Amino acid sequence: MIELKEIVGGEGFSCPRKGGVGYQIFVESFRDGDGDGKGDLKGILEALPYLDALGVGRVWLTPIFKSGSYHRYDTEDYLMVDPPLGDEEDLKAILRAYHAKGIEVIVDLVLNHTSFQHPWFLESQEDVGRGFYGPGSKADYYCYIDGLRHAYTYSPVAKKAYEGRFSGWMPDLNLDSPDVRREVDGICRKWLSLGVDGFRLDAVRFYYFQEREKTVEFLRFLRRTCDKYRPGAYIVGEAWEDFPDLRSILDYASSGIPMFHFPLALAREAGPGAAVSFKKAWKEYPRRIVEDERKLLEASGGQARMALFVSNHDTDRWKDVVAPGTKDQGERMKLAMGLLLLTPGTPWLYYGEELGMEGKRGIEGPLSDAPRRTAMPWKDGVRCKNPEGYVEKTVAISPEDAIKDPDSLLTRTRALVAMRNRHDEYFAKGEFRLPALELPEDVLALESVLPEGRILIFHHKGAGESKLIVPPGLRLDAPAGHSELSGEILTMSGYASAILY
Ligand SMILES: [Ca+2]
Repeated sequence: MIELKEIVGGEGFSCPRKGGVGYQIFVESFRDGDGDGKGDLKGILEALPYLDALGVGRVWLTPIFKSGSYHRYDTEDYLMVDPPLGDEEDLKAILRAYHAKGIEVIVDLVLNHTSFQHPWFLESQEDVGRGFYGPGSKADYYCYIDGLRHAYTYSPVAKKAYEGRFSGWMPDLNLDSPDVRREVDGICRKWLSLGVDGFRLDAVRFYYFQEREKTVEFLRFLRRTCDKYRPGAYIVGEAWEDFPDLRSILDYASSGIPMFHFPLALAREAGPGAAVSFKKAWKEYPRRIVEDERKLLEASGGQARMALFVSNHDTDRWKDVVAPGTKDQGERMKLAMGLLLLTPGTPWLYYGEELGMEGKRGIEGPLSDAPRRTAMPWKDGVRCKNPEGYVEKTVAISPEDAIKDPDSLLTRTRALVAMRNRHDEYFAKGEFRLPALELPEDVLALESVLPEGRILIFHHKGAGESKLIVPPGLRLDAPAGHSELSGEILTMSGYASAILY
């Protein structure tokens, strides 16, 4: 029997920091370690050399706890690894191996609702039905009402309706219940004590539907709870508003927990996808990065930094949102990768984005999200089947082939992550600003400042070369052949990103 301390690398489960780029793994589709055609923990362990070479510093596993669905966003037991994925020993093996490479592992935590098959819910309905309240009862674990309203489902057992914002199969937990909060404390204790580095919080917006202050209070409770077992554990939340505005993100961040940056992520805003497609978004992008980051830090008392992304398991993939249909789309995706990765905090890649994987919402129904969650196209015989019987093959180069191609998106991604990691402190702790420089229209710049110095970050949109004058005395860091610095003249090649330091 190996002691926990040995498994996760010593006192305090420390994980040396590799860098700040995050990588989301949709577990069911990533890598199959036992040959049943479905992704699992052994597969994730096998993928470590690939992720290590990619340079990411943090991976997020979509839910791994016992559940009846392929996506596992309806938990049946928060304290148990879902058996088809492996067991706790497999998870410990991942933590040991990933931590040894400086990569943190966070897991998805779905606290808004459980599965309707969770024993809490089965018991709760019975307790309500027989009028058993008070100590020992689970009646108040869920939210019941007399009569029926939108987003509520009638339970013949409870003889009342219960709240289920997503569906009757996913009953919403009553997060006001002291018993539920004790359960949440136990869940955080178990996984953080095991060596898990933090959590991605699902569906934060629905914790207390349309009651943001109460949601913020619950986020504060989570922050405090996690800090008891793992001070400073990385936590990031999903608060996807229909019309994302910064106010909601800032309110949630006041708890000390950053949210994914939906306002900038989606193609219609000034995020990386839009910036490489539209002039206005290109001009807007650096200002938004600087201002949003400053506001986030202010709102959170310096605790929450940006968590930018372009796509995830609930949205269309890059290839369908980053300049789709343009003849230079491949080059624009490389530039978008630079725009995403050279941002403060933790920018998140969704598995396969580095390969240019496709995936667009399908026909309404049980398979509608499956195209966004297709199998990672490994070449070496351990490829998963697509979820839910979805038959279309993933259209993308395999990682094995992409690594050999000096012009692939994967090669660019690796170069960009490595470049970022060489200046990690500036992305983790620096103050982002707009530098006072004269720039050609096709070049944009950001600056990150620390007491000991600064870096300048440049991106160039356009196929040809672009030249600009930069401050004296700086050195160039850029993928080989992409840019040159001669005295105070920086020459950038097409769709290039560079750092001066
Ligand atoms: Ca498997």
